[in-house]
Amino acid sequence: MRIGITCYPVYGGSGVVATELGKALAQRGHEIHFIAYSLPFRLSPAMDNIYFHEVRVTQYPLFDFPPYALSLTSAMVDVARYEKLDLLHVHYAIPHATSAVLARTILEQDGHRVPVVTTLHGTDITIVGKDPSFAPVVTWSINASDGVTAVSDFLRRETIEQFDLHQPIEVIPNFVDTEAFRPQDKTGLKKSFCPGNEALIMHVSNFRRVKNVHHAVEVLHRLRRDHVAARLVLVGDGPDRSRAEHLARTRGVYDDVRFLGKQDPISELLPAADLFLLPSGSESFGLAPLEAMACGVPTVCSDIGGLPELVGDSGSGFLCPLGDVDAFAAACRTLIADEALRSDMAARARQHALLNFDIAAIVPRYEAHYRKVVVG
Ligand code: GMT
Repeated sequence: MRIGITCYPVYGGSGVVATELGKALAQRGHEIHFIAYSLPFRLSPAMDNIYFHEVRVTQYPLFDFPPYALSLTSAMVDVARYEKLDLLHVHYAIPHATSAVLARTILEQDGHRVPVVTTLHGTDITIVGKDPSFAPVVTWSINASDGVTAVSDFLRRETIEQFDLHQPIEVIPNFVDTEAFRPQDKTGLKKSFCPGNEALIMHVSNFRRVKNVHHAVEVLHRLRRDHVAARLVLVGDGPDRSRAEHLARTRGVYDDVRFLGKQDPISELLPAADLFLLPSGSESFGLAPLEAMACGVPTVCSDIGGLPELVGDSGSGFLCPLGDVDAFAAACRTLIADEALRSDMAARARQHALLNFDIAAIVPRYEAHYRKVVVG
C-alpha cells in the first residue's frame, strides 16, 4: 500500500510510534510518505520505501496565527494526488485528523478515495481534546475518520466517555522493537553516571507538566535522606526542566541528578538503568516504560491511565498511587535493596515486552486495520 503518515515530529511518544510504525511498514514493502512540519526525530531520510514531505506553513503579516492545519491539508492533498496514496494515517487527533478528513473531502472531488485512519494517543483526548475550545471539532473529526484506533483500552474508554461518538475504536497497543531495545552490558556507562556504584534511577520524558518530573527529584531526595545510595538520570527536555533543576538545588541533591537533555538512541541508555521511574499524572499508555521493560529494566510508575494495562500482573514493576512520593520512594528502595527481586523483575519485564508488545506482532494489526478501511 501507499500510506501517508502524519505525526508531531518532535520528542514524544506519538511521534515515536508513528515513525517506528512507518519504518516497520516500509520494511514490509509498503511505500510510506511522512507528511510533517519537520523530519520526525527517529527518522533517517535514507531508508528504502520512505519519503518525507515537509509541510511549509505560510507566513503573512495578517496572520498572527498562521493556519498550520490548512497548510497540512494542502500538503496531504498534494502528496495523495501525486504519490497516489491509498490511505492517510494520522497520529494525534488535533489538528491532524481534521486536516486529513478535509483533504479526503477535497480529493473526493477528483474521484480519488483516500480513507483516513486516526490513532488517538493521549492528551488529544484526555487534556487538550476535551477542552471546550476543541471538543466539537475533535468529535467531528473522529466520527468522520474511516478507522479509529487507540493505544490502550483506558484511552478507548475515556474517548467514548468524553465524546459523542458513533465510530468504533479498535485498541492497538503500542509496541517496541525488541531487537533494538534489549538488555545490554553497560557497565562503563553506568560507572560514568554512578562512580560510587550507586543505583541508577532513570526517567525519560518530554518534561511536560503531566510527567511530574519534580516528583522524580522528590523521590531521589527521600532516598538520599534515608542514606540509600542512588542517582537519578533524567533524559529529555521540556517546559518543566527548570522547575526540576531548581528543586534539585533546593533539596540539596543536585549533584546526584544528571540532566542529559534530549538523547537518541535511548536504546543505548536504558540498559544502564537499575530501575525506570515514571510518576506521571496522566499516561494513556507509557511508551517510555515499555522501552525500559524491553531493555530488562523494572519500572516504578503511577497507578493511572493505561499504565496498569501495560504493567498488568507481569511482576515487572511497581504501580504507586498518583502523587504519593513516599510510596514511590518505598518502591524504589525495595528494588534497590533486593538484588534478587530486581533481577527477577528485570527478566519478567523483558519477557512481558517480548510476549505482548513486540513490533513484529503489533504492526500486522495495523495492516489488518488498513485493509478493512480500504475495502470500505
Ligand atoms: O498525548 C500526549 O501527551 C502526546 C503523546 C506524545 O506525543 O508524547 O503521548 C501520548 O502518546 C504516547 C504514545 O502513544 C503514550 O505512550 C503516552 O502515554 C501518551 N501521553 C499521555 O497520555 C500523557
